Amino acid sequence: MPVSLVRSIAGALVGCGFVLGSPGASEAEVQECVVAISLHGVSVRFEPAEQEVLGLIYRAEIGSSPAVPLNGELMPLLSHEPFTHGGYVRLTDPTAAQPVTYGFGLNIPPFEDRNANGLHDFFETAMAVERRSSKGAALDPVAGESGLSATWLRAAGEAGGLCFLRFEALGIELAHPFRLVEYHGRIAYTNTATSQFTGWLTAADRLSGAGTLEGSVEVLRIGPEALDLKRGTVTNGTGATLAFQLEQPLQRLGIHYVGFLVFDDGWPATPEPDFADFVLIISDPRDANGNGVPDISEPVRPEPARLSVSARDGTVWLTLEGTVGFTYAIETTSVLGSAWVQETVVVMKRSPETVRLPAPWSGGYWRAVAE
Ligand SMILES: [Ca+2]
Ligand SMILES: [Ca+2]
Repeated sequence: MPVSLVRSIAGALVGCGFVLGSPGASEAEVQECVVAISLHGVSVRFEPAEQEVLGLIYRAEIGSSPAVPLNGELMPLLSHEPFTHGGYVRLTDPTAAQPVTYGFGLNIPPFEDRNANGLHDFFETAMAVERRSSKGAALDPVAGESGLSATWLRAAGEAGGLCFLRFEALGIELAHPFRLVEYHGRIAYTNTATSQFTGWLTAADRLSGAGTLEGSVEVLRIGPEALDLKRGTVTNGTGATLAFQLEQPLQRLGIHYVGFLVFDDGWPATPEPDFADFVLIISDPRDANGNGVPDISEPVRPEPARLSVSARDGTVWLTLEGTVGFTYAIETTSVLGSAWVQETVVVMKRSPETVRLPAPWSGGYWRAVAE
């Protein structure tokens, strides 16, 4: 079990309790629920570094924009790029007339997932980075492309580590302190008999000091294997509004739902959009009905079905609206008051579902009963 989740459970961040619905609204029972979340930035925050060589001081700053001062972001690159990350480096070479800024690409260490939560351990403060190496390339506007190599170190439980960045052409190595941005928190929601619910997200980055996030989130259940979040906003500790959206619905991996969340600008303190890309993990160890599907994917009970019927070319088509993930039995009778007979069973993969009833038929009544 991931360390981050154990910590969340110990802090009583996961739970669910039954309460009665308010009179008049519904007699259905509803559940007040809490699930743990974590947001792991896939940008790395670099601090400037200096190195003395033969009495001369070399200095390097890194950022995702060449604007001075550089914003410190080592940003993720698109998948077709030769390196996982990149940005600009502004190098102060004491033998040159002035600082020079050039682009570079740099891999982070190869993927490993020792705690099996779907997230590269490099981006998890709970997991150590034990002297891992990676390669890159710098595009010096004068000298052309030259090699970069990096050695990464970070202790488990720490957001901060060191990246020893070696510029092959210059023969110098600079020790950049780096930090991960990682928020931990919760989504509290009222579970109802619907495929969509509104939750309240609160999260804080206590290790690297990125602050807090809170706001309303609209969650859509897509069967038992996925969750989607509508585009929305959260507010940080300074009152700035951060708009976000998911790249794809979160996919389930055991008790975790994992996917990419992108902010329009994840660091409003700088004018340019930066620190935008995060991995979102929603973790829910609760499974009240023991079917192997976490409770967050399951409404407290299914909605009553809504049926409509059409017939053409000797075939009856039923359109069934209900709660995704639940099973409805389609029953029929020719005369109201006589026994209902089960015609078929529909597992709702989407709503509405269309059901073709087998011929022959001679008219009658149908109903859908949630199971
Ligand atoms: Ca992991
Ligand atoms: Ca910004």
